[in-house]
Amino acid sequence: MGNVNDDAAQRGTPVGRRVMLGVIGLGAAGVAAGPVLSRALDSVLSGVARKDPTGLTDLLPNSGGFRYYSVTGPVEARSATDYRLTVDGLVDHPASYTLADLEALPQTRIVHDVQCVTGWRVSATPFQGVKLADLLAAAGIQRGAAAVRFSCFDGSYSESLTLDQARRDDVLVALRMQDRPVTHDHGGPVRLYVAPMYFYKSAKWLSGITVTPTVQKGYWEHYGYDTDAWVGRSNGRDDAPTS
Ligand SMILES: Nc1nc2c(c(=O)[nH]1)N[C@H]1C(S)=C(S)[C@@H](COP(=O)(O)O)O[C@H]1N2
Ligand SMILES: [Mo]
Repeated sequence: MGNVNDDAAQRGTPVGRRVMLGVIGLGAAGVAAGPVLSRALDSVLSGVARKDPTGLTDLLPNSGGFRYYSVTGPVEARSATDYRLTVDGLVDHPASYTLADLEALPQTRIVHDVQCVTGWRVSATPFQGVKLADLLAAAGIQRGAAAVRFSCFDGSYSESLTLDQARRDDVLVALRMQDRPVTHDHGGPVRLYVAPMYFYKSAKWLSGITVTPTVQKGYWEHYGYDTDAWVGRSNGRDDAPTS
């Protein structure tokens, strides 16, 4: 580990592994202290990041401003042939989609600003894929369903939406990002894209969609982030609207 700092400093990377571990620790405090802490957390993160660039949320090479996030560290890649997306829970027709199955469905392309809750924004990013609404309609939602839970093949991350949010036209099961297949680092082969919300809602390495009776908190929401994560209207933030 001795040279990690030096190497990272030479590459000019912004945020590091130890910083993220620290943030997870601080995030736990956020549960008790509430949303106001998110801002404090952000300034701590950016302050520490400047001093301690070790590499986990490294700027991706040629990323165009995106930062790499994974709460679990390295994630084993899924190829086009071994990838599956399951749809289950309160549905009439549970399903398991291959990548080819998803590619064969009608595709929607959205160009929208990406906004992370830690402040960075990437303007006008194209995402393309299947409307989550279409997969839910095909599954047949049962009585008593009110929400959707997403699971990820990193084994740890999770997210959720209300059914109303999940049925919006700007919520995609994305196969393409920046007009190319979603790369592994960006959560490929398939990630969620929830255009109107902070980017933590856009679960990477998507592997499961479960229709549930109530909203279950996602990974970061256990650390105090909002479940209804509308950009500019949540998490104590006042970011300019995305478009
Ligand atoms: N599975 C998984 N999905 C995730 C995350 C993660 O750590 N694991 N991080 C979230 C956060 S906080 C952000 S900002 C975006 C980052 O996406 P990117 O790595 O493509 O920039 O992914 C979101 N989805
Ligand atoms: Mo984020």
